[in-house]
Amino acid sequence: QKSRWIVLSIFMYFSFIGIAQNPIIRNQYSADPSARVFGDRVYVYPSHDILATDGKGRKDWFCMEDYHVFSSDNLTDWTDHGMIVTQNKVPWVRPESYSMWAPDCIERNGKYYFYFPSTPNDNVGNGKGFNIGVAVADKPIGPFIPQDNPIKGVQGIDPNVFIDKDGQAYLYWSSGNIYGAKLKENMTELDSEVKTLGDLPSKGLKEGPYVFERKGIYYMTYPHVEDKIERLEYAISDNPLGPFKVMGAIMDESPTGCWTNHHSIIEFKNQWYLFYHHNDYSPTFDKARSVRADSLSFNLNGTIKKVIPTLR
Ligand code: FUB
Repeated sequence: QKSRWIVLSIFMYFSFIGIAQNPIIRNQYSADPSARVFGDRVYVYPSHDILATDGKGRKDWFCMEDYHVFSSDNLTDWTDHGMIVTQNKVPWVRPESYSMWAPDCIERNGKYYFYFPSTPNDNVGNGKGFNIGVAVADKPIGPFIPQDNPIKGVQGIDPNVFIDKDGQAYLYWSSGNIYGAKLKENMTELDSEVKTLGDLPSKGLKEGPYVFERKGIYYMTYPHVEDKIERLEYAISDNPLGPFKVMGAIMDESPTGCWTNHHSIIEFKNQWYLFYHHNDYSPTFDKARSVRADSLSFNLNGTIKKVIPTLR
């Protein structure tokens, strides 16, 4: 009798305080989470994986048509605010490509800028590869209005935006290597030459850049694959565009097969968190992924303690 009571009490306690479980998004596949703190909530802007069907996307490959935004004030209860951008409403995107890959979102002067890559239609450049566009809103959940054209001078995927303490904004993206440039105040045009961040590991694919600053250290974090599966790694600098010093792993390669990982790092209510993805709901097909979150911490010298994924 007593032990039953103890079990019930523990259950009620955890039900009351709420326990975060991975994956955190459970009503659809989701990947490439860009988490941001706006006000007293965390907003997650992920990619939205769907399964390709006849005439819709490429079989056995990534298939993404639109984006949703999710938010929470406790990292346990997540609200899906619905679709914010779809490929059919972006004037420069080739709608039959289903390539709305990893996005990012940032706030500046009360406006929310949502950055997303996709394949352009024939009216834009040579209609090949990936470009990066912007959609702008007055609120973190939209409505977002896509710009007519992608950002000039940028070809690649996985946009990430960082605004430094002095107000200078930077755009990072990837295309095998990682690139960076200053952004103009309007957040939609480059304001410098494009710099290849060549101090990162030279071997293997690097993508999904995510930059943040803590105690004067600029952290360039990125998935890196040398063999088959991506490992989250980081490099540090005293300048947002480097030169960077490679430091090591934030999260090791998944032992169970999802070849991509893609992440973001935020501080919320005095705790740092790593958002990333894994194919929890699709163990045999790793292009149908799910967003996860785990806490992250630093050593006294500013190095990052490796994060061990929390499973369900
Ligand atoms: O989600 C499509 C691609 O997979 C992303 O752009 C990469 O970062 C990888 O996660």
